[in-house]
Amino acid sequence: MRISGAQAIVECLLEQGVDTVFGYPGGRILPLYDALYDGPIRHIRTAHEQGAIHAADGYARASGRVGVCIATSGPGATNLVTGLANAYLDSVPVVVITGQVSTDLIGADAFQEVDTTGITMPVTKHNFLVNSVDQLPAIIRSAFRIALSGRPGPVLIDVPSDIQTSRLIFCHAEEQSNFSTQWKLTEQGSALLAEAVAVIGDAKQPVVIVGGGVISSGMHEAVIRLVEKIGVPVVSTLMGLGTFPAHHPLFLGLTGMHGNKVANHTVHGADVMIAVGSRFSDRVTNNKLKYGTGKRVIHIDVDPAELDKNIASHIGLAGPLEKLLPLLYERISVGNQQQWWTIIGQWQQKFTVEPNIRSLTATWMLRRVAEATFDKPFVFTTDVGQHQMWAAQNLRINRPRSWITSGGLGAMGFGLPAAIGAQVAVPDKRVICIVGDGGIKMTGCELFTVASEKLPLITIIVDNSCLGMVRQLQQLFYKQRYSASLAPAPVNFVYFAQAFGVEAHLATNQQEFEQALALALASGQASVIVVKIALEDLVIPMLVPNAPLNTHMDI
Ligand SMILES: Cc1ncc(C[n+]2csc(CCOP(=O)(O)OP(=O)(O)O)c2C)c(N)n1
Repeated sequence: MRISGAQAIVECLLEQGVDTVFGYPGGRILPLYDALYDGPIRHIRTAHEQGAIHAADGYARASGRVGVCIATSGPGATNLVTGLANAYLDSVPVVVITGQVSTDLIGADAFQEVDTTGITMPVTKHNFLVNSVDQLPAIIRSAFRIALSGRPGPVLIDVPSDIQTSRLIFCHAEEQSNFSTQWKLTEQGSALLAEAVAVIGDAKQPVVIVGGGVISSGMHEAVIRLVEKIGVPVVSTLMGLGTFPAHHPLFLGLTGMHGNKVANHTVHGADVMIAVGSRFSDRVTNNKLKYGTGKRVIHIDVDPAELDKNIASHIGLAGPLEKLLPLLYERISVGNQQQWWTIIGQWQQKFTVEPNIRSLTATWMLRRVAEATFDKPFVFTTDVGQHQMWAAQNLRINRPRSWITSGGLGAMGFGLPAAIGAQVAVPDKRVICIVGDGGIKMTGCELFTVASEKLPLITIIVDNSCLGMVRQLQQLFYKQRYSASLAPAPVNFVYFAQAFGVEAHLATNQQEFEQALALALASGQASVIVVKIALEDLVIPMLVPNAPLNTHMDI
């Protein structure tokens, strides 16, 4: 059939099974908006392009499908950069379509012209500038394949406006195979696998560390099966939360900068570490040079570029987890670990303190949320800061794709728009967003989208009247000189939410929070709960900067 480039984009999106896109219109993308007008694809207009791309990211993380985002040229495209970097660092499959000035104006400093592919090259897995309408379908199909295959990531397609209006003969595509089905274990890989099996078999104090790659590959069940077969303790990175149910007897919890002491001591004391789908970020390793000391590291990852990048591995296995884990499962065994579990048990006794909290703190509040939502279909998103770490420590995430956070970029402003995307992706679940009073000022305008799309998500604003995580670092390392971290003027977030037509409750004590949570859960509509907490509360435990993993700050 003979159709326009814009219509071909819509056809290709439908071909890929896309039912929802997030975006914001403008001059150079209007042909595509016009093509979307009649079509079956749901378009969600956010308040800001950053909101659109974070929403596409949240959609992808909650569903496992590709998130799609559309924006105009110039400022529309530049507003996407943070969201692209965020998806890139957390390996999230997102396809972004931007409008561009017409091909005859490219390079002329035309109105709303920026070099979008140049700007976004370092923060995309791949990007394309389309210069012929005939290439458009093939490029869109490649973009989806690249976004999803191997290590997932964001792909951007920049489409000049005249390409959107030009016509082409369009044919639907046949199915294409992906990286995973093509992958085969090489001879060298086979030898490495045998070596890994031998090293694990000899281990006296093994530990498994799971990262975000396990969630994005959907291989959580294979990892659980493997770990249960050998009965080895497991810890998780921030991105890996949800791989193991929080209450699983082999699961010791979060490791890293604000991980729990038992998990961190176990990593430190291990003689063999099996890392699955983790890139060993500096928040996980603290001091890179001391992290691997005294242990054999077996690193399993889909991306060969990750092996030996941050931590030198003794055995690096690169390939899709769905292929590698079953091969390992068939052969793996482990020696007697009774003594190791006795040591871990001693750490558990020493470090696990159940606090009796009588005031409204973030820790208490998040534990209440965890209790109220336990075993129910909830998805949590967070923004970035102290509340994010408290949430990671206390929400007790039980399922994959139910914990959505900005891990690699640590982008404030992510939480609310990501929650919007997640709520759209999984309407049969309820999304709860945990955000600080700083982050909500960045993208709180997306309550507009929450209201306009009638999304039932619950936003909990943890209001400590300061940029808490910055204040914490200034308290600990900058002699309590609170430069630019304290809020000079209070904001009434209840009024703020109400201005968008969203129901809001204020909680200044435990009882008020209980009531607010009960109302929000019962209402089935969007609501905001503003939780006032003390400004002085710190996120603990915390590793001593640059120290080994058994060295926590005395705070
Ligand atoms: C876009 C962006 N700007 C700055 C930072 C640095 N930063 C990290 S945490 C933080 C404070 C966050 O404050 P708030 O949203 O109130 O959350 P809290 O730490 O108080 O829970 C800041 C400024 C960041 N991560 N992202």
